[in-house]
Parts: sequence; structure tokens; C-alpha cells
Amino acid sequence: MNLSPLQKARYEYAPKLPGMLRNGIAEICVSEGAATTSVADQDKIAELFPNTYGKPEVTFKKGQNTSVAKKQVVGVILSGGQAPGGHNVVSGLYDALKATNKENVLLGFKGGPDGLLKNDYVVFDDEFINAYRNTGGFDIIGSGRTKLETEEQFAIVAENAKKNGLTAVVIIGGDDSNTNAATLAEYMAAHKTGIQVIGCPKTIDGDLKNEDIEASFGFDTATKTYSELIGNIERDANSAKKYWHFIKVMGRSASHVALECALETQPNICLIGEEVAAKKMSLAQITNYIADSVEKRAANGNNFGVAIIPEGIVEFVPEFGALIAEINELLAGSKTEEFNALPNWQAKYDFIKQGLTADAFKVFDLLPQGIQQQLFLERDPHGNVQVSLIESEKLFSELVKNELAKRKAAGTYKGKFGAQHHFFGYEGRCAFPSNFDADYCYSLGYNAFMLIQYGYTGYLSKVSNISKPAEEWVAGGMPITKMMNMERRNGKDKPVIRKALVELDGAPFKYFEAHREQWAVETCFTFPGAIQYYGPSEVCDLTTRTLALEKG
Ligand code: FBP
Repeated sequence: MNLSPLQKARYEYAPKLPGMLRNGIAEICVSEGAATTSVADQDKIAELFPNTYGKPEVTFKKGQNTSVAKKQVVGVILSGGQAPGGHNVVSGLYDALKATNKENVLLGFKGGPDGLLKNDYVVFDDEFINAYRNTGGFDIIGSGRTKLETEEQFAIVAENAKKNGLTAVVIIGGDDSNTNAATLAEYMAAHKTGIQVIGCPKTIDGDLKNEDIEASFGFDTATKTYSELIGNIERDANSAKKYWHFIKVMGRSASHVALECALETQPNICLIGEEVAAKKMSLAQITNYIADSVEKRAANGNNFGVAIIPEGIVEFVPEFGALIAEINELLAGSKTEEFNALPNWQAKYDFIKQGLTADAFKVFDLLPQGIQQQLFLERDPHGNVQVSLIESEKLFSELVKNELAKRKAAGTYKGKFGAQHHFFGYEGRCAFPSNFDADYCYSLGYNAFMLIQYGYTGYLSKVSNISKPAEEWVAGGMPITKMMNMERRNGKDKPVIRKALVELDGAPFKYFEAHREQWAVETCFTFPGAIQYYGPSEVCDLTTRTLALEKG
């Protein structure tokens, strides 16, 4: 394989561990804190997780290692969307496992949860692991989105685990995957398999965090990658002075990515889905908000700008949510075939007009035709509209264009409006992890093994105090059940990890709110540039603005 100079150099990078894990395995001891309770619905969660609920918080510290010496055979999977640093979780896990006992074995199950179900795995050795250290991507063993949730699936996983002599399974994933890790841990404990289950917090979306988990891994690198690109576009906009750029960024359920990129680049507009929902903003209100910025900037001779749109925005607009619910009903069952058989768009449009309520149709009719058609194109396996596929960057630029045409006719707007559209998502999910993510992920993996070695199950690997230098990081673990509550999923009440949305009274949003009026009218762009891996610490080891603001 041809290696780029950076890839070769990154192989040599030695990720930093928290100070307390640096003295060698023999000097890592554990201390237990108070028993925990779930964030809500305590009785129900306790009833559903009788073997793993209420366990104590765990912290590692320097001292005599008292864990029981036994051969460990650990299976690991990567689950869900890619996030920079996944390879380092695996290499940290591998290094701790081998440093504890050379006879220990790490198996990598391929393609996410499917690997556990199909018993499809590789056995890691030094050569294998060394080829992936400090690199982006999940290609070491691949990933997948199969949900592990039924008794039958758990029984197959337990059977395969026994067949391979596994003592533990590590699930590297987001909130759904770690919810599954908690349920699998409970199953393994209830069936007295002796197999432990540990989770690691991953997702570029940044929505797996809480008072214990300060950040999910991958968010740092992905947002830095998008911010570099957005900064470059801002420079281009400021150079050519002729386009408004509408940039959609990933984050299907929460707007953390959009907010972080806005804090990094100070665009003219950034929509925050959680605010749209809280203020029950309509499409027209959002359109006017953007059009006001375009109009004011045009009045100053600036016919250009940058707007960041979070991927999941439309689901936060109440009237849009109602429209989607009606469309899902309208096309339920065999009605999709009836709709698809209609000869042309006009016939389909008439069918939609007849089928929707007047309110829903009013919203539908506001949309550009391209977006109207998208709503009827792609369905998920349950027959629902896939909102993340809606080109919301084009939706808002079209709506703004129409609004500006009205304002021009009324004589209030005299500028020129030309739009460019971008979607940044996959560009950031497999970048070389920043030094922060390389260190954080390696520590999460190393720490996951310490939790296994000390006999814990149903825990999430936790590394905290991460806005400080790695030396001061605190390693430990948190029962996953502590993060759970009951939520309605597919018509049933289910125990799940509570997703973290952008908090409108949190410091990152407050900072943005205090500055956005100025950013909307003036040109205050900032240009973060590319992630730096080598050089001064103040350039290479920066955490996200979100984390810095949250931790004061
Ligand atoms: P996870 O929640 O699994 O980490 O994935 C998040 C994400 O990157 C979203 O931002 C995006 O909407 C989605 O994955 C895309 O998924 P896919 O890779 O299946 O297209």
C-alpha cells in the first residue's frame, strides 16, 4: 500500500493517556463512588435492568492493581456512522489488553453488530493494529447499523461469544448502540454467562453527552474539518462578493455540529433546530429571518454571505413535522403504488392536494417544486419520509429567493441574490483524528479494558476533565443505566439513553445568541484553517469552542 507522508508520521504519534493511567498496568487501582440512579423513570429502569441498575460510579487512580488475573478474550465492534478516532479506541483497547497479559486476545467483529450475529471476526495482532493507529475511518473492521434488541439476537450473540470463549464485548457506538450495550449486558448477567459488556461514546453529531460524558468522540475532528471548509467558503464569498452560500452540516437529531461550526467561523446565519422548535418558528418566519440579513447586508453593498443549516432542521419546524406526518399517512400501505402509478407530476400534485388537510397543503404549497417531489421520493423501510435526505440548504435558499423577489417588487430590497449550495457530512467523518480525538479515543479504549479487567459490566468508558491537558484527564466508568429514561419508540415505551440536544440556556448557545445580530449584518467571518497535527500546542491541542464554553 502507498502511504502518504502524513499517514506514516501519524503511525509514529504516541497518543497521550490520562496521567493516572501512565504508570503501567501494575499501578492502576480503582475507587468506587456512590450508587447511581437513572436520569428519569427510576422505578421502570430498575425493574428492566435488575442485574445492572444502580451500580456505582468508578474512577481509576494510581495505586496497586488488585484486579483478578485471568486470560481475557475480548470482542469489539464499531457501530453506526463513522467518527474519527474509532481506530484509536481499538488500538488503546488492544494495548491495555496485551500490556496486562500477552496471552489475552482481541477479536474484531466485522460490519458492526452483524459481525456478532454472524460470528464473523478477525484476530488482531501487532501488525494488524499498527496499520491503523491514529488514522480516521472505521475500515479496520467496518461498521453497521443493525440494531441489537431482540431476545433472539441476544441469544445468538451469547452463543457466538461462548463459542469463541469471550470474556467481554466492547461496543463502540452512539446512544442507540450503547442502549443496546446496556440491554446486552443485562441479558448476559441475567443468563449468568459471565460475559461483560462495555460501551464507548461515539458520534460526530455530539448528542451523546451528559453530566458524565463531556463529549462523544469524533465531534472534535468532524467539526474542525467542516469549519475549515466553511472558513474557506467565507474567504471565497468575501473575495468574489457575489454569492450567498447555504451550507448544510450533519446532525440529524441535534444542532451541536452547526452551533460549533458557527462558533468557529462566525457566519451571517446559523439555524439551531432546538431554538426553532422552542419558539415554534414557521417556515415563513425562518425565511424572513434569513431574508432580513440578506436585505441589510445588501443595503451596505454586501451581496454575499454564509448561512449554516443543520441537517435535521425541518423536523424541528412544527408545521413541517405535521406535514410529514400527514404525508406518511397519505402514502401508507398500498396507496404508495396508487401514487406512483399516476402519470405525471400534475396528477400527483392533485392527489396530494385532495389527501392533505388545508393547513398541511398550505405548507406543502410554499415549498419549491424540487423539495415537494423529494418528499415523495425516498422512503425508509417503515415507509416514512427520510427527512435527512431533504435538501434543506436548497429549500431555504429558494424560499429566501422568493421572499426577496417580493421585497424587490415592494421596493425595500435593491440587492442581487445568487446562491450556492453545499452539504458537509461525509467529508468529516473519516478525517485523520485531531490530536484531541487521537488521545481521547486511545484513552477510552485503554480505559474500557481496565473496566473489563476490574470485572465491570453495563458501563460506559468515561474520560472526563477533557477541556484540560491530557495529564489532568480523569479515567473511569459510568453505569449506562444512569443515562437512561423511558421514551416512546415505534409505538412502544422503551428504555433508551437520553439524547443531548442543544441547551438554549447553555453557554455555547448563549455566546452565539449574544453575537449573531452583529454577525448577521457585518462581515465577522473567522478562518480556522486545517487541523494541525504538528506544531505549537495552542494550535494543535485546541478543544472545541463548545467544550471550552461549557467548561468555562
Ligand atoms: P451516528 O449517530 O451513528 O454516529 O451517525 C450520525 C451521522 O453521521 C449523522 O450525522 C447522519 O445523518 C448519519 O450518520 C448518516 O448516516 P449514513 O452513514 O447511514 O448515511
